[in-house]
Amino acid sequence: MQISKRISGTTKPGTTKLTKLTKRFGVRASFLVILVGFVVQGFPGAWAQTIQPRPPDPAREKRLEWFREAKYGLFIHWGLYAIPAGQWNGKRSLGLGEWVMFRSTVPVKEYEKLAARFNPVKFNADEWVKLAKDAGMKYIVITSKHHDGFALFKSKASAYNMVDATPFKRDVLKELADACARGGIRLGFYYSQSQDWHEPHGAGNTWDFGPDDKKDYDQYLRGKAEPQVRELLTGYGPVALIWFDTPRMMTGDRPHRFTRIVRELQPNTLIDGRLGAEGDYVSTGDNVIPPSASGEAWEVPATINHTWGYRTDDHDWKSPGQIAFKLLDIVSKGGNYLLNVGPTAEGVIPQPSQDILRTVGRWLQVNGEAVYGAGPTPFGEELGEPSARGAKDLRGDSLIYQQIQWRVTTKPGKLYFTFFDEPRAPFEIPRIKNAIKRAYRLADKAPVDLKTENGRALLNLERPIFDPMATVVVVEFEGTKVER
Ligand code: FHN
Repeated sequence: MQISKRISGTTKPGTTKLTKLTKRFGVRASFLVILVGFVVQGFPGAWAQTIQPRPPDPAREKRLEWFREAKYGLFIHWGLYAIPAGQWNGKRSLGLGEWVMFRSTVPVKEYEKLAARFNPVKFNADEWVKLAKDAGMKYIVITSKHHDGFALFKSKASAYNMVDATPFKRDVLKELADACARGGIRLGFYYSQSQDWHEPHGAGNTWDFGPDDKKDYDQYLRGKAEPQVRELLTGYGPVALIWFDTPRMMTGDRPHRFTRIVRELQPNTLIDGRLGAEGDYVSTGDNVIPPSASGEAWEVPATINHTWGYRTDDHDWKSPGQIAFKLLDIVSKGGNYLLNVGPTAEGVIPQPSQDILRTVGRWLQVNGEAVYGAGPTPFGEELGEPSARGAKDLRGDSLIYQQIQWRVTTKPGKLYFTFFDEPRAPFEIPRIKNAIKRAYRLADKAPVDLKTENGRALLNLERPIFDPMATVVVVEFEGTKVER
């Protein structure tokens, strides 16, 4: 069957690696599935698809040091919406699990009742942290308050929170913060600053409260959102980042008021790219991997199936091979991968998510040197090429015919070639002026046959390929930076 080559926002018909990965890791992938993905998920927001360079800022670079090293993080979407899990009153509610209140236009008075049923007795913060670590992830970002307005933490600004409104009565963010501190992993908070469907003056709930342009939006911001961001930055130890989202009505001074709160309370905390004012790094659209590399810091928020918040009916998991490819694709373009899980109402991260993440984590234990702290490709031809006819996708971006055979990341004096398929024999290393010293497999340090013919450096890899998920070959060269 012919399938789309749309793995990261590019399309080309033809049998692809996706099919092979699918065969290897047993996850169904077809054009139909990809199509359903778009229907379920909708097209991503209007965030930058190509990362524009920004003027240098040494203070920002300092804040970003850990982020550039980390590369891979765990996103957690968890809240009341895990109870209906994609259904309302016995009817399937289409779209993202966490959007059930909006999609089924549930009145606040009805939706609020979920809080009395939220009793996630299987929640164990240490287990979540252990999963992130086993997965090779270096930071966690959790929804402290999503668009439904319910806070997962004890809040003086709104009683609609985990401690005051549920039978569970535990501050799960506090428990997670403590577990992260014990486990040595950074923690950041997602906070929906604009949309709050619970509040008469928050954005988004027009079925209870009428049109947004008639609302006293600053009343909501000053009465709930700003105090809650202060609470997050004072009660939970060092906060790695605040992940703002969907910046509606963020005009004038409004986004800057949030920036000032963050800088005043925790100057090292990063701000993502969806505040409505410039953040510390660029956030791409959901699941959107830009076509080319950038020296700017950026991050892709991404789903492991098609929803963020738990849905009982979404079993279309990406395979470990697909996740590994996306991770290397992103890192080779200079970005970070923030990959999501949606725990159940009992507080359990779905087993398929756990298994997939741990499989990639085992690969990273052996091959992580090619990922953590690694710089982007010095080449670019391996990524693909734009449509010769200037074709555009539905967002208006140029269509890229993506190549998926290999990616390369860098460290001083080293190139890490990650092969997702058996390369042509011999594989020609793109031309560089630096002398090449040696080549070896990262996993077991076994030398790889390297020869030079007419100024071309050639690698001979054994067949079948050493690791069917991905095989990394390190090429060491003279000097620290590639000269072309
Ligand atoms: O509307 C949200 C969505 O529920 C989810 O939180 C994603 C994650 O990036 N952000 C928004 C849509 O882009």
